[in-house]
Amino acid sequence: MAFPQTRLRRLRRTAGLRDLVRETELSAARLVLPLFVSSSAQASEPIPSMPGVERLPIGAAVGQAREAAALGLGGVLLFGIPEDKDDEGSGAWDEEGVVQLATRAIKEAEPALPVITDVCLCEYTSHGHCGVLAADGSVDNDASLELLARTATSQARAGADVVAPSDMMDGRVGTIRAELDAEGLSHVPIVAYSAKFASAFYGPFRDAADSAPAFGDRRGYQMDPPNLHEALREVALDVDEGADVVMVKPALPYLDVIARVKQRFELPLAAYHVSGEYAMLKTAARAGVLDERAAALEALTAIRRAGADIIITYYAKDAARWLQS
Ligand code: PB1
Repeated sequence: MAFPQTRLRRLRRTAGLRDLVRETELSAARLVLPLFVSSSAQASEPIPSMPGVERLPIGAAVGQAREAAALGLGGVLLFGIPEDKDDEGSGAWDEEGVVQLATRAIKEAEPALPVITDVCLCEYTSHGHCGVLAADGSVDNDASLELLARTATSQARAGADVVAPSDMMDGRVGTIRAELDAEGLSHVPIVAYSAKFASAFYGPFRDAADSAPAFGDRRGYQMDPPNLHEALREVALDVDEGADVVMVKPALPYLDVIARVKQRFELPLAAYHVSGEYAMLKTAARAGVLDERAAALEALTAIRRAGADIIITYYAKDAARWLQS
């Protein structure tokens, strides 16, 4: 039936009716808060390009985790900022490394809060790439796999509930899965950054983690942004290699990829609302051109509507508070 029998505005007339028929729900439990844990910071250090986000000493990271737990967030995702870096990124698998120490401290303080650890070498290598370099200066895929697996295993031993490889080396999910299983860590799931694009939206993160590549770029291993079908192939391979959760990253510029991945695969799907997406909203809000709460919740709802089950976002705490009020 058409108008006037059909009037879609009938169900928009009141807030109660709109609540009753709302199709997409955002909740704190779906949100994961990234944390930058620094081994050298004596106090929390603001990150200019990411207002409200700080480099945290371990004690402060525990405090953030307590807040996350109190707000009912789905978990925290740890990124390490080590004091020293070297060509192979050995700080990544140091049993007393900053992420390993922070994981132990957070698990002791908040045992029920899922701690996810980012598995990559870029924060730990002197050259800033996500893997070790070959003689010709390219990132050596296969030589990086063992180091990534060693990193994941050391994080799991430190108590990480989940490991999340963000490096984009071919074969790393299968290699990490095999190493975890061989080390008696078969209970530790892998959140694979499966469709991770060589995005222009990572700048603020690289400022925060001091992890920009010293030369070149990440286009030799992160995906080319125009490629949707390749993204589906990447996800399929990670599923075959044993990923427990797959991810699309960034989020808003890739809602089509999120939707197609969710349609095709049965696994839980995460999306990473990255630093540049966060900084854009923060900057626009500070410039007075956007209502921050409305715009941020609309963006996060769009990511959920596209099909993401989990959203990694620097807005996690703010959104949880907004959703409560
Ligand atoms: O918030 C962000 O921008 C996340 C950036 C992301 C972290 N996993 C990568 C950014 C980059 O490519 O430098 C780090 C890659 N390991």
